[in-house]
Amino acid sequence: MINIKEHENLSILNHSCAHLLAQAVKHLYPQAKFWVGPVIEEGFYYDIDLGEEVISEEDLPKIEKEMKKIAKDGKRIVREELTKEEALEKFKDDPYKIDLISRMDEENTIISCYSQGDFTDLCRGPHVDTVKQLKYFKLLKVSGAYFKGDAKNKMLQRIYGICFENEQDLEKHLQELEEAKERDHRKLGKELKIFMTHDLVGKGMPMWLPNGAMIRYELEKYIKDKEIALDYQHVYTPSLGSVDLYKTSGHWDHYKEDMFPKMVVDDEEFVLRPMNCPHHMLIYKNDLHSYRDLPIRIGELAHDFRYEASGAVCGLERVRCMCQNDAHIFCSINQVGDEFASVVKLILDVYKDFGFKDYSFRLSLRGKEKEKYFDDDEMWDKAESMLRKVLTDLGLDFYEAEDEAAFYGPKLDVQVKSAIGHDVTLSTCQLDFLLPERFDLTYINEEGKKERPVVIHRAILGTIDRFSAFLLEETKGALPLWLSPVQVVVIPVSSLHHESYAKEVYEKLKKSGIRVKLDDRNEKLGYRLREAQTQKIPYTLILGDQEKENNTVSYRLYSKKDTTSCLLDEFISRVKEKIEKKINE
Ligand code: TSB
Ligand code: ZN
Repeated sequence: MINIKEHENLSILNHSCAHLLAQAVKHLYPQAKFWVGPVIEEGFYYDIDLGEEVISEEDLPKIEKEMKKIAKDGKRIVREELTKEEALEKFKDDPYKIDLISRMDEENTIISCYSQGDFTDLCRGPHVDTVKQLKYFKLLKVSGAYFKGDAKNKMLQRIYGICFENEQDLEKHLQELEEAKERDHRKLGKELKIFMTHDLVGKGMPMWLPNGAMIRYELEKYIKDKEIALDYQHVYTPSLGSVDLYKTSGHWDHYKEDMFPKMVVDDEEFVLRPMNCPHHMLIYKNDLHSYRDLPIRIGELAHDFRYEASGAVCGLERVRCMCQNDAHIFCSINQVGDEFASVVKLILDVYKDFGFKDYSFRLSLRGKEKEKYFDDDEMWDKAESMLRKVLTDLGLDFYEAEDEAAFYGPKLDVQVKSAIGHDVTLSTCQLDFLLPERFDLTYINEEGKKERPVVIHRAILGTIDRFSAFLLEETKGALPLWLSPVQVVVIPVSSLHHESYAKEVYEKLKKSGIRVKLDDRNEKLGYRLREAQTQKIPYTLILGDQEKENNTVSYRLYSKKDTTSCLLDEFISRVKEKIEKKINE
């Protein structure tokens, strides 16, 4: 989907359209006061204070109509330059603009504002010459947005829109948006009965329904088997830890804002864990280790809890209660390169299995707000340069981002885009010199002396939650055969004549380990066939007289129209092979 900010002409157009929106809102809601209206990747928005009035999506056509009217009128857009003093005077009745102007510190700043007809707004510009140029736009949605993004402040109303240079571009974009909506894992999750949420459980805490649980079972098995083949050892540890555990690790000082508050039980204090590293550090420490034992790879499908802002939680993509596909690799400093390389290889291998192609590698570094990160410049410099070398040696194409590191070290993140345009991390591989220090981890080196191991934190699927969200969106819900909660649906043409054969086929498939459903409801054939399609079941078996007589089956693949026939046994071995080898049609 287009990124408006990457195109200068479209940025100007969209910014001008934000002013047009504000002008129309002012005509319809004279009490309106305006905060900011920037261009974003997805178009533009304007944050508006409408006093007591709340607008909804139903009001958008009315506002659009007014925008069209103003645009048709064709007023010129005129720039005016003011001193700070003049600007303060001009906007003296507008507390939002006064707030903005007051923050422009330099004495001799020239402040610009733009006028079109009866509307003037403070703005750096540039803009198009006349509102006539704003023809092909659409208002997309409205949502609440706290003033300055702070939940303690007043809630403003944010109206989003987008503007193009011609009709075709706008139409194409609106169609893409429509498709993205169809692909949204929250919509698919509901339709395919994969997960649900409930206010009584809480925000960001989805519940996995039987279909989702089956997908999850397969994903967990898939990744565990891969890891076991690579000499990972899996463990189970509790989802809570004492506050002291997290004080030792440094989470208490550097990660507290992302954690649920502590709870007191008898004379102990606990937290729901946000990460599993501290538990795994203690497992490493439970034994004495020699250099010959390294690397030691401790893995766990582990539940974690994070306080994500309520406005940020999103289906399975961003949750407050998650299951990480986590592992911590304990190795010597000389093994870091090889271990990192094998993690990257595993990531690529997994992405290939799922057919993911659209992703990028991000080297996530420490930011300027040093208190967010563990304070040891030397350690950070060492970790960053080492990680950069590993990535360069691997020949990996990556970009760098500041202020995205973990508090304990820099990381390599694999970034993907969700259907609705969120940029999120799926896999991650992180280098850490800190936790081995905090937990005083050692191994005995070749000379019989104690040495510190290095820790690599890594999550290949990221969390089962986010991975499933992405997988649903990538496949549009048509999951690969081996992951499908129901792999085959058996449909007798007539419940009267073919039911016994259908039952026989159903039992045989079930016995062979295929996940099968029998749809012998007293509904029309067409209805049951359509439902098999909406449920995106890979194979639909249609059994009538011929099939019954010859002990054959006729089947249709999801989204295909043609029907193939073969012997029942042949069908079973074909499907089983495809499931085992994880072959997709
Ligand atoms: C890899 N300690 C490391 C671990 O050893 C760690 O916790 N890293 S993390 O913070 O980056 O989280 C690992 C992965 O969890 C991320 O790459 C991301 O894919 C996933 N994740 C993080 N937060 C959420 C969330 N709120 N909802 C769903 N998945 C999440
Ligand atoms: Zn970790």
